[in-house]
Amino acid sequence: MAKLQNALAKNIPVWRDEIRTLVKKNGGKKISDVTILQAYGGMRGVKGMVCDTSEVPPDKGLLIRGIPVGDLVNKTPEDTFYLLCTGSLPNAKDRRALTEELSSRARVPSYVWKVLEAMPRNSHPMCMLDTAVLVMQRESKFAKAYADGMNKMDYWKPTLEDSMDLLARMPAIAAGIYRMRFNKGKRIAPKKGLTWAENYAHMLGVPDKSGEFADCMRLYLVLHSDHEGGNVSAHTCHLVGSALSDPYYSVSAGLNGLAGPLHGLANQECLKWVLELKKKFKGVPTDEQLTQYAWDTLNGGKVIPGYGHAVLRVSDPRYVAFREFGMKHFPDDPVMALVNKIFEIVPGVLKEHGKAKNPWPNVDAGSGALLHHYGLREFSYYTVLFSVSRAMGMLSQLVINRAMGSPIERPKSVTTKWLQGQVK
Ligand code: CMX
Repeated sequence: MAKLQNALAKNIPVWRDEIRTLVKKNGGKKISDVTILQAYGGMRGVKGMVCDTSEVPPDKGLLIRGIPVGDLVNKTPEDTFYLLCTGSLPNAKDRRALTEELSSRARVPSYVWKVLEAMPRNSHPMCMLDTAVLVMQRESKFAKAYADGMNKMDYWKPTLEDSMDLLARMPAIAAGIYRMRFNKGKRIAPKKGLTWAENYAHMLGVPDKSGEFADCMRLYLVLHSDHEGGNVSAHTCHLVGSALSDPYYSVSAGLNGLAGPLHGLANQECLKWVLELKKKFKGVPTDEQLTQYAWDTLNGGKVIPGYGHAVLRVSDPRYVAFREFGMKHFPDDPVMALVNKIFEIVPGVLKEHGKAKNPWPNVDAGSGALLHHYGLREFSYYTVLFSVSRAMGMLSQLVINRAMGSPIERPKSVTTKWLQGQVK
């Protein structure tokens, strides 16, 4: 921890100074206008918040601290978290220190398992994960330090402590949920000497002689880590955190948003759509069959999961990275073949349909094919994997926001009557 904390302690005064100067000199400059359509339309495109961990240019896709996510496909989650927090990749020593720090904090308190075991057997895995995170709130070092009285300038320190504790426990909790919820047998203890991602793969217990599944998990956890500040999970976490609710409250809230089918649950929905397609046509359909299947979905008033995006206007580079991984390791897999075929047909259908502003695949369009290939086929679990990764983005954003003294978020709402009055 000392390494990461020291790197942050060095950067924070510089960042604070940059922001202070920017606001002092240019605080009155306008960066966005808001139309009535945007006010009713989920504030799409309204620039009204700051996130420095990552950005999503519509024509490029995710950049983590300025680095295209496609250039990070060989990195580990430890590299990614360090990069998100500090703005630089760690050296080998700092990366190792972070792995060790995380494993030293990884023990899950026994009451968490008791709470999870008491939940109804058919609880959604995401509800189980949210509950586990929330029930640990009593351990928050931020909440304790705040209650004891703490200088504002130090808020980020116990926030980082909580973030490390929570991040360290996420893989064991998530793997425990998998084994409990899907009757996979006893929980598997973490192994000494493994990285954060390797340990998660190990504790899930998916057979993996070659280590390829663990590598897939490493990639999965890197790719889903962050996606700037305005998406539902990041924004919810930020909003709740802006009231100085601690990281347990904030991340649990963010995960509740990730559990929605238009956001993180789309990966579960996407593989379901693909497998139903496979079943219906007993394999890979013809172009005509797939075109009709896509139209049937649209005409049924449903969305095609895995396609479209609120910000992106190109194929998601995270989709591209998953596809490359799949094509490298199992080019003949039938689900992979379907994912490729869908990519050939669906953008054309969506363009002709004319509604979606982005007809291209997002992160959820391909990830399920990889998990399915390695035998992780309980797709209601997929958003939990997404959550373990996204915790890195939410937590790094919380730490930075606490360090920058971000105020409580409180945009102004207006009434329809007020808007009608404005246009008279
Ligand atoms: N299939 C069918 N219709 C779609 C569509 C899709 N994949 N994507 C967008 N549309 C529709 C919208 O529902 C909307 O219709 P209405 O005008 O009837 O409301 C219209 O096209 C315009 O939407 P948009 O401006 O292009 O997209 P939004 O910013 O409103 O929504 C998203 C973005 C991701 C919710 C939407 O594209 C969608 O529902 N995609 C499918 C679900 C999905 O894959 N979600 C995962 C996104 C990644 C993530 O957050 O994890």
